[in-house]
Amino acid sequence: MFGHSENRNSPEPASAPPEPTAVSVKIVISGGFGVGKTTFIGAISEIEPLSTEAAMTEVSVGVDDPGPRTDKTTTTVAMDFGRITLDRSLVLYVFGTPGQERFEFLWDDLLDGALGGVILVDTERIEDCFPVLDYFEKHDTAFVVAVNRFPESTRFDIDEVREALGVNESVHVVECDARERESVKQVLVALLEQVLIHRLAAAS
Ligand SMILES: Nc1nc2c(ncn2[C@@H]2O[C@H](COP(=O)(O)OP(=O)(O)O)[C@@H](O)[C@H]2O)c(=O)[nH]1
Ligand SMILES: [Mg+2]
Repeated sequence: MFGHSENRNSPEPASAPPEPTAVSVKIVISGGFGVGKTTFIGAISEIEPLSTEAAMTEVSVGVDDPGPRTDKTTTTVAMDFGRITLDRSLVLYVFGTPGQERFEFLWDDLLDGALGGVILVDTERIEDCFPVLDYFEKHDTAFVVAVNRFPESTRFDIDEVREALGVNESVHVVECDARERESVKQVLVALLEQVLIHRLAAAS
């Protein structure tokens, strides 16, 4: 996965290796089918993201509805994986996981030890994120909601999105363009802030 390694004990990537003492944390990107999870991780990962996109077959017709994004011909059958070195001492490992309820069996493992998660939302199909939103709330996982702006989707104010999702004021709801590295970075910063808020609240 990491290609050439000079040190057998710590697999090293081809570029910008983290320090051996680097702290690594895990975060999860989830949300409905076709909402931009693979794009989001691809925009920010410093390693070629490992993706388990598989060609959509007739089997998935009517199960994975690509909705208005009809050019979508692949679906993530398991997950995406990427890495971001924030500074050389802090490394984020990013896992993308499908938000459909039938993948719930993956979420326990992916969220085990995770700092928190990003729930990506397309305002045209907001209900697609409900299963994973319920899951995060039930497991008291810190999360932010990122509205991925598709030009053809109806625009809603952030407050309307918040209300539709039923998430309270303490949860960051932000907009993003999953294709833009800077925008994705802002979402991750919002998540790190959210994790801090969550932990402080839990400690008090
Ligand atoms: N306009 C627009 N298109 C996007 C954006 N993010 C993803 N897409 C497109 O939407 C489709 C689905 O994205 P993908 O990352 O595969 O979704 P996933 O199923 O959640 O992994 C792809 O064709 C992307 O190119 C975005 O922010 N804006
Ligand atoms: Mg995908």
